[in-house]
Order: sequence, then structure tokens, then C-alpha cells
Amino acid sequence: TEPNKTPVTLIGVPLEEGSGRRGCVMGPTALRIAGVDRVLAELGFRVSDAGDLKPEPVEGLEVGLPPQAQAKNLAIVAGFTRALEAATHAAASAGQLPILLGGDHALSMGSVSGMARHASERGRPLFVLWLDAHADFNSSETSPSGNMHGMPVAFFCGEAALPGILPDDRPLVDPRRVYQVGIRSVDAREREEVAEHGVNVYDMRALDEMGAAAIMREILAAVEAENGLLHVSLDVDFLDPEVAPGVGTTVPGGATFREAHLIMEMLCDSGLVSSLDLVELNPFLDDRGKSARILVELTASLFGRRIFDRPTRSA
Ligand code: 5AB
Ligand code: MN
Ligand code: MN
Ligand code: MN
Repeated sequence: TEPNKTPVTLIGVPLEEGSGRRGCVMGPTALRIAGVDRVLAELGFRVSDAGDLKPEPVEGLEVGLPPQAQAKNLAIVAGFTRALEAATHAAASAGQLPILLGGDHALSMGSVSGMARHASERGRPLFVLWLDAHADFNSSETSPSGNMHGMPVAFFCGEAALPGILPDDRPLVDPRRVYQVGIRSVDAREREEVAEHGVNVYDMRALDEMGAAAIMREILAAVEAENGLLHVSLDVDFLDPEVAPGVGTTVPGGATFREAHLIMEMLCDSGLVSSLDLVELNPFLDDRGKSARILVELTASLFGRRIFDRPTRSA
């Protein structure tokens, strides 16, 4: 292991109750079998594995919801959110880089909130790079499904109408510091919320027209300009379903392997990434471990695996 590299902590999150179907509970195991710890160790990182979280549900929160609110499995998701907020914050505070092995995307309610607390303690702004087919900006009032994996961005921006899960005075993420790439499926009311709150959206058309490199240069420049920390949240459905079929919410027309790979390489070169979610992997729907392996490949690129060393070039 190399002493100058930030040690990595893996946190397994066997959560599937935020999604509408079974299977994501197997995600952490599939990612370990695909070798996520091994590739990081080969790249010279000290890797510790915190194992899988098994928090108790938090009952009784329904009473605080607005009328007509829908939030399925709120007690279970709330238990994970509290536990993950604490675990992610603790790892980052101890000088480690947390990697959340999901688990459905509701887990980002906790991981990003924990990083927001960490960043605010350091006096630095937290930026979020959201790689996803979906904006995940529904609230308990706007969600068409009630599935909480469609709400995490609204939650950590303080807009999900889900009181009582975390303290009211918790540090939030400014939606203008959220950058979404790969978006191609947004609900009607969610679209209005995203625009109203100033979330930066690079949808699939932007990815086609600008290319991944130009998009990443803009995002990384914004993070650098404010000396921010950058949390990366990678939803499997960011990728095209032909690349990564192991996900419950496939949307055609997603990112290619090469686009995703370039994004990871540019993130690595930036040195700005503070934390990572690998989410929505559903091994039950996967094709012989293909999607788990691709997530591990992308993680390796994000942490420095490269084909050839190249001279550092200015952006
Ligand atoms: B994912 C939908 N917008 O809220 C909803 O996979 C889908 O974490 C959410 O991005 C997809 O139910 C959540 C229709
Ligand atoms: Mn998502
Ligand atoms: Mn998605
Ligand atoms: Mn609003």
C-alpha cells in the first residue's frame, strides 16, 4: 500500500426497500465477489471493509408526513439513512474515503447527508455528481410511485418533505452544487422542481452534443473554483441497459462504457473526489455478473487504473 493515498472504507448497504422490487439486497455481495476490494488494493490503497450495515427500522415517522404523502418502507429507509449518515461522516472525519456498496439509491439520503456534515465542519462546500438516468428529485408529495430511491436528491437538498429522519438543522446540499449527467427520465412535477431549485442537468442530449469531456471540465472547474469536496453517486441505470442490464429501472439510450470510463478517468485526474456511491445493482436481474464487473472496472478507473501513464495536461 502507498502511504500518500487516502485509505478507503467500504460500507455494505443491503437496502432494497427504497426500490419497487427485490434484488438490490444482494448488491454488496456481488460487488465484493466482482473484486471491488481487490482492485483497490492492487492500486495501492489501504482498504478496510466495514461489512454490511443492519440498522433497526425507525417507527412512527409517518405522523410527521404532509397529507397525501407517499413514502414506502419509510421506517426501514429511515433506519438506513441515520446509520449511513453517521457511518459516512465517521469514515470521512477519520481521513478515509467512504465507498458505499449498494443497495438501492435511497442510501444516498444518508451517505450524502453524512458528507454534507463533514464538509460543513471543514468549512468547504459539498458538490454532488449524480450519474443517473433519473433526477431522483421527487418528494413524498410529488412521487408517482412512493419509492424512496426516487427521492434522495430532494432529501439532501432539504426538499423531500420527509421530516424527522435527520435533525432539522442538518447541513444540506445547495441544489446549485448538484450536477446531474445522463438524465433521460424525469417525472412531470419533478421536472419543475429540478428547474426551480437550479439543479445543473446535463441530460443525454447534452452528453451527445457536448461529449463527456467538455461536461466534466465544466463540472470540475466549478468544484475547483470553490475548493469543494465532490461526492460521486453512480446509479447503474446511468449506463445503457445493453452495457449494464443488472438494474430494475432500465431506460434505453444511456451512457456507453467509454463515456462512463472517461468520466471516471477525469474524476481521478482531478483529485477532487471525496466519496462514492455504487448503487442500484440488482444481481438477480444481471447477466452472469456483467454489471457488477463493470461497476468494479469503473471504480478501478476512478481510483487510478489507466492504460498508459500520460503527462498531466491542463484542462
Ligand atoms: B433511481 C421514478 N421517477 O420516482 C420514481 O433508479 C423512478 O434511483 C425513480 O434513479 C428511479 O418512482 C429511482 C418514476
Ligand atoms: Mn437513482
Ligand atoms: Mn436511476
Ligand atoms: Mn420546492
